[in-house]
Amino acid sequence: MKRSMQAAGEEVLSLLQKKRRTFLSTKEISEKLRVHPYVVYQAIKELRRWDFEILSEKGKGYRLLKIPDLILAGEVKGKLKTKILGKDVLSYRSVGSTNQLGFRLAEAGAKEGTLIVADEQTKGRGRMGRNWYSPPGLGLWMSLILRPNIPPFKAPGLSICAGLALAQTIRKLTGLDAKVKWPNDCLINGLKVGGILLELSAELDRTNFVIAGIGVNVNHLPKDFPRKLSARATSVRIEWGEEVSRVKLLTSFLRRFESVYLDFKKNGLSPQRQLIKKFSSLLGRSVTVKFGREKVEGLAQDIDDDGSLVIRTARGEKVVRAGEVTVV
Ligand code: BTX
Repeated sequence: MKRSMQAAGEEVLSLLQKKRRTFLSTKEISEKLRVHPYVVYQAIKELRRWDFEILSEKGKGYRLLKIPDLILAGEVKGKLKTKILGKDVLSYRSVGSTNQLGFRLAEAGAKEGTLIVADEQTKGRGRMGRNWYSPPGLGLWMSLILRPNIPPFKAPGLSICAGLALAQTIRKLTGLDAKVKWPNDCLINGLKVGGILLELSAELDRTNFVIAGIGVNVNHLPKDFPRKLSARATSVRIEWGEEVSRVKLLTSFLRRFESVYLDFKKNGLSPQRQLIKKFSSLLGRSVTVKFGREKVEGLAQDIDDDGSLVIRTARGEKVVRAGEVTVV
């Protein structure tokens, strides 16, 4: 279903949730919400399409029996404690890519902080045309529309901020030693639990908007990964041993990321630098970084104020702005 839930659906759901023990008639619902009975009928139909189990009995009305495990806009909004991020939430059952949708919405003028979240992505994107495996019911697949007033060359710092916020959130919720692998991965015990994909609309000296795509493997069991990923990927549940509420992880992440993001917009990366270094999985290790046809080998020494990786090579220091890192 490539539609986010309509407002009437959310409102009817909220009423049914409050009165789960009894039936609510169409008349009662339409009076309470001040909408035409037909709107109620359509809303119930929509909720059923989203896999809500709703009992209907003639003369009595509707009763909510079962709520599916979805990330619903209303629930997210109700639990959010942010000023900007997630003030507008669009929640989908299945989309191609939340980043692609976010890009279109941003071009059409969607507000800074708009969150697009999907239960499943059928064409989840990684960097450089790679795929991001995003099955239903198990992960957080989301994009944020950001409109920072920064030159485009500063934007990669945002990827590091998002990675840092994600690692901090996982650490806080579970106590696991989550790390950031420069520039865009989140790791637990050396395995990839999440990834960040930044996509920009920019001119030479000015950023129009940034789509920050964040993917987190939350409740996957080992059998839920395709074989080619199983040696390198993990989920919060696999590492922690318990199921995790996706909505809780999402709202905690947004709160954390907002604070890092607002600081970044005002002061750049430097105030976060100590934390970034503390959470880095690379510093102090021997690495190979590939970017395009170039390859740099040496010791990962620092992450500078622009978010670049500083490498000590046999021929001196080299500053790398982007690339693919392997620990050797
Ligand atoms: P990346 O290019 O660093 O990682 C992609 C690579 O990671 C793949 O080639 C594959 O080897 C591996 N991989 C694919 N899926 C997974 C997974 N679920 N867990 C672990 N490893 C995997 C990282 O790109 C950036 C990913 C961003 C994903 C988000 S989800 C919401 C948003 N929408 C969208 O289309 N992408 C972003």
